[in-house]
Amino acid sequence: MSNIVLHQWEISPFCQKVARMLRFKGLDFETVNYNGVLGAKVPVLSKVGKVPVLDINGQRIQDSTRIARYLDEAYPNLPRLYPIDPLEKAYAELWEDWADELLYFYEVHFRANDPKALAIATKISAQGRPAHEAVIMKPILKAALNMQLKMQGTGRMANETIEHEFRLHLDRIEFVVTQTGWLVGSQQTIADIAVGSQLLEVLRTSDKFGAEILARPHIAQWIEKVK
Ligand SMILES: N[C@@H](CCC(=O)N[C@@H](CS)C(=O)NCC(=O)O)C(=O)O
Repeated sequence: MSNIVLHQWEISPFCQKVARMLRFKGLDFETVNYNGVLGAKVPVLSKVGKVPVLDINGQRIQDSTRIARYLDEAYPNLPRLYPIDPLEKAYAELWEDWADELLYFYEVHFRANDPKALAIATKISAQGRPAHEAVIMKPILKAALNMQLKMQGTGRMANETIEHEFRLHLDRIEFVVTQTGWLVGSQQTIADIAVGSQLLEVLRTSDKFGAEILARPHIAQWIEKVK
């Protein structure tokens, strides 16, 4: 087994963010999936009880941002996730936090409210469960996602407002990547990986907003590079 193991939930944008970071650094790794019933084992991995969790160099690190910081510290000679320039680094960190803590909830909203996306998420959540349990998973998952959105705040907004705000964010990203092809500075950073991982998940789950993402030509070119 590789000395780098990513414990992941396959459709988690945070787990995909970590997989992209490892590929960006050129590090070989293996994955262990916790889809469906195996999700019950996730709380055992760390106190926080969420994935991604990375086993690396004899350590276990939870949280995609902590993993990103660790990778730059442990492998300073491999391509850097965070720019050296302090201002660029601050911008990259702001983009990363915005993607993880806000953009993510737009993706959750689309996943909960787009029938196709919900069907795919249900199928993955129900892996390994008996058929009769799988049937009742969809409304349970939808209710859980909507509760999460309500607690966070996005779920208290009207659907049209959420969609309008998401389009404004896409316009901002389009404007920024038009400048250098990247979100910060003139090369790929954690900002592109964090924002791209959330948008790639929207692309996978929502036909409607996937098309809107790709209709912005600079985002379309940029996301292909982040993939
Ligand atoms: N801030 C964390 C977020 C991780 C996260 O929310 N992971 C979700 C999967 S998308 C999870 O493990 N959820 C399980 C749970 O909340 O019980 C990170 O960046 O790693």
